[in-house]
Amino acid sequence: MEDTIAAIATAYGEGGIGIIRLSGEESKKILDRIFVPKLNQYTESIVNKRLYYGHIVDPADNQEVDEVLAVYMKAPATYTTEDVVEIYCHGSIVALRKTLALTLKHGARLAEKGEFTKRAFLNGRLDLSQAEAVIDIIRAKTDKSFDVALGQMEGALSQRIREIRQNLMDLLVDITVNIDYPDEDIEIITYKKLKKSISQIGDMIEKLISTGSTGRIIQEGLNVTIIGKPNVGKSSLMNALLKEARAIVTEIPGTTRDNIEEVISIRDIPIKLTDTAGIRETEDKIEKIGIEKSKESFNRADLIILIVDGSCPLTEEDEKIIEKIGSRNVLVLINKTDLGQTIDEEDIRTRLPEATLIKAAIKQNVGIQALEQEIENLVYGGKVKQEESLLVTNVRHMELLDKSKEAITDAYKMAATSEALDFIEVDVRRCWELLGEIIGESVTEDIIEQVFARFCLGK
Ligand SMILES: Nc1nc2c(ncn2[C@@H]2O[C@H](COP(=O)(O)OP(=O)(O)OP(=O)(O)O)[C@@H](O)[C@H]2O)c(=O)[nH]1
Ligand SMILES: [Mg+2]
Repeated sequence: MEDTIAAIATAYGEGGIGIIRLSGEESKKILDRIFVPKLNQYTESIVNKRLYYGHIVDPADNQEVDEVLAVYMKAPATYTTEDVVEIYCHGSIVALRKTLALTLKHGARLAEKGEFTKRAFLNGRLDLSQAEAVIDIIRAKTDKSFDVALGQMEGALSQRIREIRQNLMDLLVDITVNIDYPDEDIEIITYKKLKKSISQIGDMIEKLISTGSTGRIIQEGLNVTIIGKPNVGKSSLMNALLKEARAIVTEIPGTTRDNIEEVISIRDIPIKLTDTAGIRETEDKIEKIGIEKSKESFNRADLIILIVDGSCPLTEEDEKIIEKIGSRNVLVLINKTDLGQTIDEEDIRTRLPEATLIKAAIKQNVGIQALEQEIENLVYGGKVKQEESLLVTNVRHMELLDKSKEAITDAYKMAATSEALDFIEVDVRRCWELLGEIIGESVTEDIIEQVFARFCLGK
């Protein structure tokens, strides 16, 4: 028999209520020992999925611990598929600890991180990718990342993976029959047909892989660094995007001496935004260190926003910075256009042919929306946002998809050169197994351990 586990399921700290959760066969028995419900003539004993008012009482000394609501949920229609009990205490850490201690004293064991969800997985209610989505739901910081995680928990990714695996299985059956009974009266698989099926599967996998870069950004955020020579308006942009006066802005070049980092959400995309010290030659010791930090942040960035002063021609300082950008992702903001545009856009275009140029007057709040739009376009690759209901956000899934793509590509190459079916079968099977690991079929114990180690207590 599995242990009955217990944990505080709500966050540490003060709150209106705090919840103790139990799962396992002993749950109801433990509740009966420590909970004294206030029953009336309609409810003489505790029944499934009904909320009861009463008190947690230590049977050792009949001391009241807390005034609570409690519910018993009978297996199998529960979170873990086992018997589950939830006790709604006052949101006091003292009440929660005491109640938890009583459950442990009366037969429960303290749950490990993610153990409730792990049981849901092991008992077959969620597959592995669905279980993994639970932690993403809890950690989601934006509406979009929440929606993607919820979709994954409800099985959007699993369903797609199962579809691809079904195609692989059909193919495997065809191949195996041809290997084992080549003389029987069966449909003979031609290399032409093989190549077609294999490449269709390859496309399906590729399509999932292509959502990964957006998925990663939605999940982890985009590192954006604002750079430029001193006094072009970097800190002004930081403040405009944050909608608060976070960084000091003055007309003195060299105002910002240290990186300033903030996490913001632009069009629902989580962004780690860094304002940096203006890059120039300087003898000032502090400013020098600041400029070094600017360069480090520049190296880390997924996206660079280069600001130039549009009211003056491009200077040598600008050119030096532009040289470093090379082929990195960059948006160029031509600022201070309210003072009249003197800068020659061609000078920038010839040096950064891939870059998007945006005219702005940050002080007047001009160009900020265009910049936000460009960032959105970059993340979604210009595609309509609504189409992206299914995004691969998980690194483990992405690695497995990459490997399965390799396997199916190998199979294709062999079909193209009419190799023996046995060889092709090996790669097709490998692809099928790798995709199975995503949803937790053909997965090893230590992978399961690793997945649930990321969880919090009580989930
Ligand atoms: N006319 C005009 N002035 C601006 C505009 N944007 C910023 N400024 C001014 O330019 C000066 C420098 O702005 P900051 O935002 O401090 O520039 P910075 O790039 O952070 O400068 P450092 O931190 O010194 O590298 C300030 O006086 C701003 O008010 C604009 O669109 N038009
Ligand atoms: Mg500044």
